[in-house]
Amino acid sequence: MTNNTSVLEFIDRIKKLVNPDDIVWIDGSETQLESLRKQSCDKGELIKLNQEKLPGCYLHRTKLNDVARVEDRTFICSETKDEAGPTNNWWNPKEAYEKLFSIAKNSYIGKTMYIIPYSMGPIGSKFSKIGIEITDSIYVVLNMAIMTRVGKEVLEVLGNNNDWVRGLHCSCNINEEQRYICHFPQDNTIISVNSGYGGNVLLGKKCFALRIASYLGKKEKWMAEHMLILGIQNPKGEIKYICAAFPSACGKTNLAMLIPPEEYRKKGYKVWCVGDDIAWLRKGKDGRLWAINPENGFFGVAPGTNSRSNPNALAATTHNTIFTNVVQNLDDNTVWWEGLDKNPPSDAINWKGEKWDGKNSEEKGAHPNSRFTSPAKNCPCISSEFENPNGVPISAIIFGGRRAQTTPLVYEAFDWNNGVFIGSIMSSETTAAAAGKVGVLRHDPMAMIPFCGYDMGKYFSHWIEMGKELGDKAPKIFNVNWFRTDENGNFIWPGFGENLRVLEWILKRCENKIEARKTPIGYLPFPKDINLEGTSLTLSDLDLLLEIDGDLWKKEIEDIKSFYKKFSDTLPVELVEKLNKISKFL
Ligand code: GTP
Ligand code: SPV
Ligand code: MN
Repeated sequence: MTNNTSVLEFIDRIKKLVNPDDIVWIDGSETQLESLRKQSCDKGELIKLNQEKLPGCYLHRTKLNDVARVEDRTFICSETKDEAGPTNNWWNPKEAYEKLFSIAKNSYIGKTMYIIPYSMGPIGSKFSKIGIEITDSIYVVLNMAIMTRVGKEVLEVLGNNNDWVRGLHCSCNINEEQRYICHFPQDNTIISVNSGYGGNVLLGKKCFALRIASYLGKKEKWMAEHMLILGIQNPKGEIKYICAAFPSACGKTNLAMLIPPEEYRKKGYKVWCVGDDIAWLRKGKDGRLWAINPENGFFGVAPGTNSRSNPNALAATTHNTIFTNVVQNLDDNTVWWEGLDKNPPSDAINWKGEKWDGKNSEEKGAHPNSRFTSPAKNCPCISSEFENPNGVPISAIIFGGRRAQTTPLVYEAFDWNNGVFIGSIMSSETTAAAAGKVGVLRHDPMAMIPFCGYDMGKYFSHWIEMGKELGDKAPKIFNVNWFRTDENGNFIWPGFGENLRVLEWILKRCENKIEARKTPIGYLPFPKDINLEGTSLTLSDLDLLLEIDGDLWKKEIEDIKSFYKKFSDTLPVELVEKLNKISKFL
């Protein structure tokens, strides 16, 4: 399919290493993908679902030990440990290659080697980057064909260029003790062994579009962020775009596809989804910050997705979708997950592949990190700018996490550097998106702690540099928290579509239309300025949601101080200054 010498050399080298029976280039054609779906069903790797109710849809179950990203087995293999920084696992590249090659050696015997040329971003856009993933898994091929732009055209755009990201995935025997997800930023290379799960093996996603891309972004003066991108259309028909960084399973897909509350719909508000997980941002010719979504599909959390919380996502999953680790309803060969509706099937198979009676079982049927892989074009609210090679101009950047206490519903940074500070002090409760304990509060600056491909202190400096580049055209920065709870542990804020009420305040602030209250942590809304019309919330609920508890914040500051200590000399002075200032006022 190509004469590119660097590509051919790489493939030849890997072929000798893994020793496949066969080689198949993925050309992106529907005929080829359909034949792969058939083969995958024959092998029992995919289950074809009810094609009348769910046309083009399939179910896959991973191994029980392979259901989420594995952060403790994810490595940045830069030349020195310092380059990986204090928040990443580092592995000496020489040793890492040796170990990985010994695991990969001969691991394709009896198997086919699939070569997937893919583009992150619209093919040929100046924002976009090319990768080639080699895999032995048809499931990976089919998911990559949804999540990225795959096929011949990508190689045509690449020509004889050497600037592309090498990816090798070996399923091996999914042995968790030999599982490694390794990144070699200096070599543009990713190697993943012994997993078959999403973020560990769809190498275009977290591995390339965040870990490798964040490293490239620093070098080339752009940014790769764990952010959704959405457009808000007001009744006059004007559309403003916003980016938001929330940690895994903290509401990006939901916010990206939100349906405005009825009163807003009646007035003519609309929301358009550009992306739900990753944004690549660059300064445009006009000096503003522009964003593209490098992905071509959604790898969304299934549990909790329903016709009330996220009808757009649900609509996206009704055709040409691959479900992973959800319940199979044997009644009509469809799918189910917790929070889909109140009617779990009795005659069903759970994510583990066991018989499961949803009406009488204590155990969950779908894995909490079960997912759907759907093409972006399936989403009813996909933005008309989704394929725009120049992306969309960003008016506001939002950070947010899952915080039962301390962080108010929304506040605004005093300026860009204060916004970078707010991003750097983000903490959030852990979720099922990564292996390990759920609900533990941890620091997750910019929602990038698992995804920054280099020293996070230098990453903060890069943010500050970008702010200088953008000057007074920089977007305003905000922080939100949809997850504050009352004394009974219930969420106070209704969330989901209602979040538009907060976005409206944010946009008004961007347009200098309303005043705000200055506090030590930033500008907070006057409660009257958050529109509650049509909700059952009262102004005193808002008081609670916007409360800044001095004692909790003092504790927070102490905690940030010890987090900052990790960074020794790479932490920018600008952030230390902001921390000192806030400590004085609290
Ligand atoms: P990744 O794909 O892992 O990056 O996750 P994500 O950030 O896209 O999270 P997603 O939108 O899939 O939401 C994850 C969970 O948070 C789901 O269980 C949602 O129901 C829940 N959630 C999302 N938005 C809200 C909200 O506004 N309020 C509340 N209470 N829960 C929410
Ligand atoms: C996340 O965990 O942030 C995801 C899912 O979006 S994964 O692709 O597994 O990283
Ligand atoms: Mn994510």
